[in-house]
Amino acid sequence: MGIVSPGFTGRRRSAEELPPGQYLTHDFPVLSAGPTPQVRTEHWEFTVTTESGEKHKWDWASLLAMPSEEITKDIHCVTRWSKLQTEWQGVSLDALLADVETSADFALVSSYGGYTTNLPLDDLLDGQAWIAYEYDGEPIDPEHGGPARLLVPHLYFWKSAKWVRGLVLSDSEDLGFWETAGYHEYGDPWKEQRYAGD
Ligand SMILES: Nc1nc2c(c(=O)[nH]1)N[C@H]1C(S)=C(S)[C@@H](COP(=O)(O)O)O[C@H]1N2
Ligand SMILES: [Mo]
Repeated sequence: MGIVSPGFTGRRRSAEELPPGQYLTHDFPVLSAGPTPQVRTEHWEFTVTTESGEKHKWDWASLLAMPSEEITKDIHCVTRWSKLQTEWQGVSLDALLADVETSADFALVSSYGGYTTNLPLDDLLDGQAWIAYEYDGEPIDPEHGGPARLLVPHLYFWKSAKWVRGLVLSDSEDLGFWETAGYHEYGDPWKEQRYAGD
């Protein structure tokens, strides 16, 4: 039996609310499979390629001109740290994909620097994913994916590609960097889908 603190009404919640096998961290670890690419906003471009090969492009100014949202979400890294109530600002994939005609089932996300990750297109829609460009009220640090990163907080954080540069939509699922290396193709932290076959 634990001791109950009657006055504890803050937003910080207990470790029991974490997905299985996760621990709480208050700092913000950096996890990068390679060096941090220096991406200048003047050169930044985000490209969506549909299954028919049609391309839709946004530059930095057109991203910033889109309606943005403040997002407060818990994030869960497969290396077992979770961080609660992280605060971001960005543009939803619903907004970005609104005029993109597609019936694709899958997306392969790619980053400046060569990182890739795959997920079902449905997991990018319905208020589940954003291209984020601010963290905690400031431009995202380069090491955390600035100038812009994908944010898909309901899946393990490796799906949230830093330095995001585009999506390729497809009818079949191509695996990304960690998924090819044996990590789970979907990665639901609540089902503890860490590795292929979990
Ligand atoms: N481009 C790119 N995106 C990436 C990664 C990476 O190595 N390269 N690592 C992933 C992993 S494993 C995690 S946990 C998060 C870490 O984000 P952070 O460094 O901001 O904590 O980014 C994900 N996105
Ligand atoms: Mo991770």
